[in-house]
Amino acid sequence: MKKLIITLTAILLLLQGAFAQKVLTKDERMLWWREARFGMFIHWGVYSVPAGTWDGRQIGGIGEWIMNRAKIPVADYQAMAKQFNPVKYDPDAWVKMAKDAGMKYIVITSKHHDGFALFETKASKWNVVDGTAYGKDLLKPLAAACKKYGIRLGFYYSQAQDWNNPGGAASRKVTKEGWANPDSVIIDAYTKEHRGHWDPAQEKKTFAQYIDDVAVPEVKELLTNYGDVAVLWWDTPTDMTDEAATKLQTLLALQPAIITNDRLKRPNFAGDHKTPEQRIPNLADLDGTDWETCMTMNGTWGYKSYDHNYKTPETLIHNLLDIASKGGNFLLNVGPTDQGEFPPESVDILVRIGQWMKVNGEAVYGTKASPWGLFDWGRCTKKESKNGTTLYFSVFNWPADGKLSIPGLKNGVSSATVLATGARLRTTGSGLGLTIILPSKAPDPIASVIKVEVRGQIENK
Ligand code: FHN
Repeated sequence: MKKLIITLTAILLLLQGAFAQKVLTKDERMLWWREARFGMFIHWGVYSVPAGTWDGRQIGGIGEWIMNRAKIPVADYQAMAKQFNPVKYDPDAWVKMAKDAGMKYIVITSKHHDGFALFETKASKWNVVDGTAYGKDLLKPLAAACKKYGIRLGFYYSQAQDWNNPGGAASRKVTKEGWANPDSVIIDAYTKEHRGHWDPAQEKKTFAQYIDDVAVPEVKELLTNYGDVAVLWWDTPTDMTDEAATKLQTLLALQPAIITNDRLKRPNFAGDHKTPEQRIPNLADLDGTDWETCMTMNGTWGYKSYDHNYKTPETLIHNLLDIASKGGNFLLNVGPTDQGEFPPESVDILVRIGQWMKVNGEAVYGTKASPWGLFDWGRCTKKESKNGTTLYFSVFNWPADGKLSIPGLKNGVSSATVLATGARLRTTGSGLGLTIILPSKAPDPIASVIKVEVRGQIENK
């Protein structure tokens, strides 16, 4: 008997050892994310049905806020789910478009503030399987496509604001830019008195009940049923308590390598990275914390049929290079239609960015911030190795005199080339810096990358 107990204990210990998961450090978890630099945000839900118009009126502000902005009653909003039938949804094509654009990860709204789950859930009937004619989980095939194309998948989850599941929070403040704007104004006395709600149906439960009945079980499902989840992207911590945040944060152990942002609850739950929204921070604002700028291509996150005010591919590529040169990531949004298609303007932008990235992506992926900050003519990123440093100078404004000067670069130069063509360039050095002699015409109308390999580390960092 004694022998048997000893043998069983030994087997148990062995098994424990084999299955014990190594706790990853933050640097280990952040490794892929810091190299990726570029990802796709997807805002998709029932709000793509009204697409910015309610009761014959075009509702101002961002499209996914239409229920709140127009104070649509719960029953009326939920009736619209019946029309959410994305028969043209092709997750394989979505992921391929992201990949071809040079993006390395996708973050999709598994549930936005309207509380509608794009996935099968037992916690609430307000989900795509139970509430729509479509009737199928939208995230399962997306996870499969991401796996196929080697793209990491993250879930956005509005943990506090939920305008349809009773008890969920509702912001008392609304402006054109949404919750993030500190100059927001309170809309009316009723919403102020009723914790931001406008329909008694929203108040059938307490916030604590909503957290236990909906948010906690749904996040558990998301972290259990979809394979590897790369990112949990919380949003708008309205009404969050430390207790609620702790319950949600504890679930993250289900995905030991997961990365989270700074929007679970403030203060006390800093997450792994900051989330400047619709803006690129100034160098002076950066404090060494990882960060990711999220941005719309037009003026809305969720689809609005009449918003055609798109940024140009040139602006977005320059944004990506500006962000990379400051050491951040760029999460660029697409708002698909209720049919399940990316708006044509978004597709064209993704294609154009992809063409540029295919040739010049080396200047973005796995790079670190510029040692010198910004240049009038463009941006710089760098890679360090044992043998030296590679600098990528992305030139937006081609110098008229054909000379690119880098004041302060005193290292010996091993090579200088045009990244796109491999053409070698002549350089002249002085005690003050380096001058690169450029071809007379810019090889790329958006940004031409000059790759310079130098000996040693950059000294004046
Ligand atoms: O209110 C949301 C908004 O709809 C959108 O999801 C953005 C994306 O970062 N986050 C909130 C505003 O800060």
